[in-house]
Amino acid sequence: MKFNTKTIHGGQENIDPAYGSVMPPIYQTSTYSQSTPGGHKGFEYSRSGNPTRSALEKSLASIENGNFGLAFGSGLAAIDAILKLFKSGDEIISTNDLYGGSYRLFTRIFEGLGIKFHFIGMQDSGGIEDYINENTKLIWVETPTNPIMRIIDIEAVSKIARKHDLLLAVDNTFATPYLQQPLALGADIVMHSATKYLGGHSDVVAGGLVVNDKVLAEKLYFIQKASGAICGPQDSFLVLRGIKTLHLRMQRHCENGEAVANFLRSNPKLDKVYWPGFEDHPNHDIAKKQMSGFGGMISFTTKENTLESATTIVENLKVFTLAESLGGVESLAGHPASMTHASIPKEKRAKTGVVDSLIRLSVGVEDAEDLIADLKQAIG
Ligand code: P1T
Repeated sequence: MKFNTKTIHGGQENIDPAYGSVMPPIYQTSTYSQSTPGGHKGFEYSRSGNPTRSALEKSLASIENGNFGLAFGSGLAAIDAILKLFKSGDEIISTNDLYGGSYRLFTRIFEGLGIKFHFIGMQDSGGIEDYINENTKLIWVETPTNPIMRIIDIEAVSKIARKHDLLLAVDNTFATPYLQQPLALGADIVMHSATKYLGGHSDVVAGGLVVNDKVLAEKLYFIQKASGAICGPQDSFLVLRGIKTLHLRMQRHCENGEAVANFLRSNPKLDKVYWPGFEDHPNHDIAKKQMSGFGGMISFTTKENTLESATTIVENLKVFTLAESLGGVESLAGHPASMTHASIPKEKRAKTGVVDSLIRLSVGVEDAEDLIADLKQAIG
């Protein structure tokens, strides 16, 4: 089955044996009757399993080309489950440019529990080995990175992970499996904030994991069940519905992203424009190698390079909405330094490029001409 067919049918065979409904019913139930203790029809209690969630989990596994999918109540709940694989004394190497909430979870929760994190630039994967020692257990990669759109070579990092017997997890939220399939490139775990492109309509908060290895899947399933941060049936339904149009939306996100990126680059009031599709993007070759398109996420700074200049632009926007999040059909603009990345200390933020004049765009699927006209009037 090819990707565009998988988004609609992947893992959805015989989804409703009772009535043949084309979409899975929303099993809004906490529990399931048993004829005798243990005599159930595959589900006992909705924390450990729910048919609607199970339909989503099979879809996630299918679109990421993996064997096992798990759906969580948020992207961070999915990351939290991965981190619970480890114990005090273990070390994790992470990209230094990453979603502020992931950084906050790593440093404010798991560092306190004794896990040590190294945040490093991974565009040159050769530097990673300097941080590996006998306690290292996981390499955490976000690519493209949030919000500077750096691209990390997943295949190269996976070779290092394999050589040292480490797990490699890739946050595939920005690219989605439409553009990039980390398991095929050697990753062990793919993670999603399904809140974003997978859901696609800014109406649900959810997360997902996909793995190939059965033992790893069983460990993660145990954590999901034991900790309980599951995706509810209604939310599972919404993400599943979103996935069915993922390929159509991503195609338009990529087209609009390219048009908007080129416009921004031609605007004399702007300085840097970060988008991996530019031929002179420092990691463009890797992007071309491991992605089938460059997506609709773009960040830029103003020539004036002040907080005020960025604030004026985001306040002037009319079609773009100033809001956290990304990946929905509607275009959003964000100010990472004060919004999504405020939990990263200012000096650390600035070092990776998240300066006060940085604006991040999630380019939606509207008419590109309207988006460009909106940016033009807002930038002035
Ligand atoms: O918001 P949640 O579903 O818990 O997902 C967290 C998350 C994880 N990984 C990446 C790359 C993300 O971008 C996010 C959430 N990000 C935003 C809310 C944002 O505006 O960047």
